[in-house]
Amino acid sequence: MFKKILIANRGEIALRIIQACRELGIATVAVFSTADRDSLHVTYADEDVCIGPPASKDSYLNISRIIAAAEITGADAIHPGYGFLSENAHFAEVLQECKIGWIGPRPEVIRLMGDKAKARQTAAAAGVPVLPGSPEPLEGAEHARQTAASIGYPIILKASAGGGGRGMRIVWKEEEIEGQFSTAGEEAQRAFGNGAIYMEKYLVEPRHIEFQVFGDKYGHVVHMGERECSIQRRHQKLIEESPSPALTPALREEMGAAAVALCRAVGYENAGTIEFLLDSDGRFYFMEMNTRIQVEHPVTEMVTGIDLVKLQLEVAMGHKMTVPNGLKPRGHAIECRINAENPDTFAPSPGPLKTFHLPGGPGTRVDTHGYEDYVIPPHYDSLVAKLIVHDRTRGEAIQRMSRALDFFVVEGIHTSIPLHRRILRDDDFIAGKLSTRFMERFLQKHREDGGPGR
Ligand code: MV4
Repeated sequence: MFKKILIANRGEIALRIIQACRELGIATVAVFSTADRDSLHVTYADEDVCIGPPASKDSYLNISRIIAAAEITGADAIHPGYGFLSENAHFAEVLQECKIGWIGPRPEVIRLMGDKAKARQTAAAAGVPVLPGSPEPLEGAEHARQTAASIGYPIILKASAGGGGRGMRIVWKEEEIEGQFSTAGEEAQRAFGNGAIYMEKYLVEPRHIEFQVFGDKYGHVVHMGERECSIQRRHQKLIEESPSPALTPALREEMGAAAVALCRAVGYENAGTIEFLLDSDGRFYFMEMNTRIQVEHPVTEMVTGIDLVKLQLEVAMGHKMTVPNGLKPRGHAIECRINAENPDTFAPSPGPLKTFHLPGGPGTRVDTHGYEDYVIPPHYDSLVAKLIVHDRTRGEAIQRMSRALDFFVVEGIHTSIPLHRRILRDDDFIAGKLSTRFMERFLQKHREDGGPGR
């Protein structure tokens, strides 16, 4: 049993974890940088420890300071949230050596899935469909050229150490392959300290669909359905929903079974996400596995009724999971990420929340660390709130989200609220015609009539 856990994170997810701990009777320790003294996660935690200056590398990414905070406060375990150290296998290993618990999968599994080329091979070996490509990282420009010739263009080059869209290059014709391969390798070496590059056939306009998975310490693995995450800009998701308008119950079962097969193959424990691309013919392909709780986990919570963060804590304490596999989604949930940014230019907009009125009412949830007069610091990501709605049908959920966005009042900074209101009125969005190019097309459409925020 955990008596006390430390939360190695900030913002809304730190608060979300504190809520779950309180319901389970677990005491909490917040860590914070000097930029976050006035943050709600510090206010609500039972104890708090300042771990350094604003820069993440000196605070939320500083392993020795976080471990020192855990030892001083006598925390039994650490919850890493998302981002920061959540997928750092070395951190999870060091905690093992220090006899501090880790609320997440085993370090070996984090490391395996962090190597995107190995993750792809592991998926293929578990019988999960992958796109045609190079099983091993490419050995040189000539190997890249030959592999691309056999797959056919367009192809995509991906950094083995990348992920989440970082370090990717699309190549449309043979003339470009050798140059692009060299540049991709140099960039990956600089960005990740690892220049390994692998190749896949490039799907031009797929959907991004991910499955929530969960495992306990006794080999019980389940999937909890999907999230449609196609609405993104520069690999930052803007809107997520569950269920996906593109899945039939049969396809959900097939994709869910593939996700579970991969988890079984690696002995997966705790919360995870399997990302797939889905093409217009209903074929799906493994992309990546994320070995953490995700920003968009609330849409799954709304359609399954499961508290995923509570479940993370329970399975980490050795509870047996009693969740049935492949729960049928109940109703429809949508999440809009409310960012502190200019809705037309997407420039960050940190600063004081002069007015901060949250929407409420049936099926309406707001996960936020914001409050009136809170000042959003400029040092971290721009997420101020997640607005999540649940209703019986997708159409009703869209109506409910539009109403909730209208009743969400933020003054003092720019936010993405006006952009969301616009997307929710878009014909393609309403029709469920989504793809990874949705935002590109949407912004193009609305450039003519004075910017997406209007
Ligand atoms: C792809 C792809 C198409 N074909 N791989 C982006 C995030 C990372 N998880 C994988 N990603 C993609 N991989 C193949 N073989 C399309 C994406 C992709 C994407 C690409 C360009 C611009 C926006 C995108 C949004 C989601 C996914």
